[in-house]
Amino acid sequence: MAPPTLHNNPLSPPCRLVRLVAGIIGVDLKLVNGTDMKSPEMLKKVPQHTVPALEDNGLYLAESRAIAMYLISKYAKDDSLYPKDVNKRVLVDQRLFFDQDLYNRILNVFLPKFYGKPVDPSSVDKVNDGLETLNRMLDGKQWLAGDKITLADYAVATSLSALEFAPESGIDPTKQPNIKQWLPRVESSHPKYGETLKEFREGLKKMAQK
Ligand SMILES: N[C@@H](CCC(=O)N[C@@H](CS)C(=O)NCC(=O)O)C(=O)O
Repeated sequence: MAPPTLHNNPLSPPCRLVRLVAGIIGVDLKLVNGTDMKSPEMLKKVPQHTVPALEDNGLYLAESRAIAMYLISKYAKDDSLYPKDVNKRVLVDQRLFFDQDLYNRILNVFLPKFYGKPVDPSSVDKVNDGLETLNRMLDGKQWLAGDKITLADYAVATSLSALEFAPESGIDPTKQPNIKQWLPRVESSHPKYGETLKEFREGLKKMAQK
C-alpha cells in the first residue's frame, strides 16, 4: 500500500501537528509542499482548500485534528494518544474543540502582520483569555485530558507555538503558572516534538531574513 500523502506547508502549525503525530506513531508520510489546493482537481478532492490535507488510498481529508485522529485510529499500535474508551475520548475531543478556537484566536494576532495590517488589541485580549482558560484546565493536572499525554496536549502546544510568529504581541503563555509547568513536559515527552519545533523555528528565522 502506498504511504499516506500529506499536502504540507513546512511553516504551518496545523501541518506540523500532523507530521508530529505521524512521527510519534511511526507512520511515514509522503510530504508534498506547494500543492495548488485551489486547482479544480484538488477542490474536488478537498473542498476546503487548506493544508494540511491527507490522501490515503482514496480517502481525502482536511483539518489537522481530524487527520491526526484518523492516523492514530488507523495506524497507532495503541490508543493512548486518542483513547477508544468513550469517556476518555470525549475529554480529548473537548480539548481539541477548545484548541480549534484557541488557534483561531492566535491566528487573529499573527495573520494581520502578513498583510501589513495592525493587530486589533481585542484580539490580544482574546488570546490571553484563552490562555487563562487553558491554565484553569491544567489546574492540578499533568496533562490536558486524563492521566496520560494525548493528542490534545500535542495540538494545544503546537497552537501555542504559533505565537512565535508575532513576538511583538507580548503574549507569553508561560506567564500562566500551570502552562509554564506543562509546556516543557509536552516538549520533552517525545524527541519528535523537539525536532518539529526546531524545524519550525529555523523556518521562522529564514522567513525573517527574507
Ligand atoms: N483548521 C484548519 C486550518 C488549516 C489552515 O488554515 N491552513 C492554512 C495554512 S496554515 C491554509 O491552508 N491556508 C490557505 C487557505 O486557506 O486557502 C486545520 O487545522 O487544518
